[in-house]
Amino acid sequence: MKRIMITGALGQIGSELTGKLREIYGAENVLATDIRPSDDTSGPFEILDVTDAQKMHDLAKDFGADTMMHMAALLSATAEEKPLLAWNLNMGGLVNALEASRELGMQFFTPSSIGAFGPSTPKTDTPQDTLQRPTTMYGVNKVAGELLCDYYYQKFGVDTRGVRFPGLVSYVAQPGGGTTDYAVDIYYKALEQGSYTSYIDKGTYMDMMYMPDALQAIIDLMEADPAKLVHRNAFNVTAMSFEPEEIAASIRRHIPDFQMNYDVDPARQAIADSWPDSIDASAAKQEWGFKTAYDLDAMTADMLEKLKVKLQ
Ligand code: AKB
Repeated sequence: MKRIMITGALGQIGSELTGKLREIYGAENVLATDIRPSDDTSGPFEILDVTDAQKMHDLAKDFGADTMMHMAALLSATAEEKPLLAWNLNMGGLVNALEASRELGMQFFTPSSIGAFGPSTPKTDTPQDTLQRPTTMYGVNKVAGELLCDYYYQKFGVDTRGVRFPGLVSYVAQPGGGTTDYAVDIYYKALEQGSYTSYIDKGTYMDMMYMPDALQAIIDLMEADPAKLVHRNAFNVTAMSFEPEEIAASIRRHIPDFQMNYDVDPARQAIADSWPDSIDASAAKQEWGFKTAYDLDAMTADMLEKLKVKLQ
């Protein structure tokens, strides 16, 4: 049985990942940690600032963790507003989590992102191995992080694994500080107000994935036979690519008079413009059987159904 420690457990991915891992591996085997206190009593929880290397090491050791899932990070838009904080938190947290994994012999997972690509990367069907010269602090962190994870595997034999997530959509926790967040906000506003004002311009394609598929991808990659992994880290994964008009059209199939307006935020639009329109996930499919269950319309139907209950 695994003993898993999660950082950033109250974040967008962490808050659902914790529950899913507790279902599979047993609540007592999953230690959730975050910088904020939690009111979730479903299993062990500890306060952790990921820049505190000693505390991270001690918590993992005392828990007897054999797996580290490092999710704590600032997202792209916030990182652009606070670049130095992003460097210190995103890189400092990552190197601390890798060091704890090296010292304690833990398997390791951390997400990279489509943000690891930049304007000179091929824009459509972006290959697994390609040019990566991102122009955002978040992207710089992600590329450096991908390389650092490869380094810890090659140099120290740490079993590091990871994916490049696209925008993740979920009805449980709100993302906060990302560029792709509009694709979550839009469902809330569609139900609450019947309209949405998008800060991302029409015609801007970005990859996206529904949270259940993202969680399954993490579990499948962590369980994958290491002999089959050529890449190990930073696998391109995606379920769909759409632009704002397409998600609006998908919502109109359920809410026919849904109105879409635009008030483009130049900062987040510039980030979106520097990212691919669509990425190629064939390496993940070949090496560990990556698959998804939700396309745009299936995601929209589920989001609206679940959010209707949540917002009541
Ligand atoms: C963001 O928008 O910053 C994230 C991401 C794609 O990494 N959702």
